[in-house]
Amino acid sequence: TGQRLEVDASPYSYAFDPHHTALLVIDMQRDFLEPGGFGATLGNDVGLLQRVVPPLRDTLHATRAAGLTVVHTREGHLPDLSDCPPAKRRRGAPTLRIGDDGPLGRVLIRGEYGHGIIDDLAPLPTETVIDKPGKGAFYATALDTVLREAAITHLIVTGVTTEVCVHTTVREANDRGYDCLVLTDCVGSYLPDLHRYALDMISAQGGIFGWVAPSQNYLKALQ
Ligand code: C5J
Repeated sequence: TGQRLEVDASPYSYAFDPHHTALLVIDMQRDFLEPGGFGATLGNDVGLLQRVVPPLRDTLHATRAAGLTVVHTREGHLPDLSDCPPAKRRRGAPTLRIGDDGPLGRVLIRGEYGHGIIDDLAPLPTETVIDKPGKGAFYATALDTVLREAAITHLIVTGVTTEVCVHTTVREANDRGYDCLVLTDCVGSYLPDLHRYALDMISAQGGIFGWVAPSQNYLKALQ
């Protein structure tokens, strides 16, 4: 029995069946949101991402209450760095490189404190957590299989950062046939201009990668 909910979105209304829709929470890890982590080593003001947390927390709670599937992702690497391309580790002039010891533990390494999801958005034991070595959540992960086995066709996309891991993942999802709605206040970037352009790129050309809407519009549809 199909259910059809509609979100007031751009470039036009986003329709979804909650039984075939998952909330995707991308990389809400200490390494990106707290001082001393990976994001900070690249010279970013991590405070800019904090504004995402309150609306995303409300969205996560409402989504759980409505019974939708929730999937979290974490960017990071194995302790021996065997899944980290040397090019990724060499890139730029960070104060600490991936795998180096920092204030939050080894930078962007699975199992370290900094690699963990922030307490406010901690996954429930029943929720899937996808560990990914790349920016896209589909590359070298079981995400597509997990979603297909759960008969998920629609993704509500949240997390950080808008123009990097969120964008790469939306593009990957779009090519695999998923309909993505990105919640504008539940994604964030260290670079506000790129955040805005990244959202425009998704909904331009009739929704070439998907839809965008503020979380309020999605929450209204869930009620
Ligand atoms: C970045 C991410 N920005 N999660 N990772 O390096 O967007």
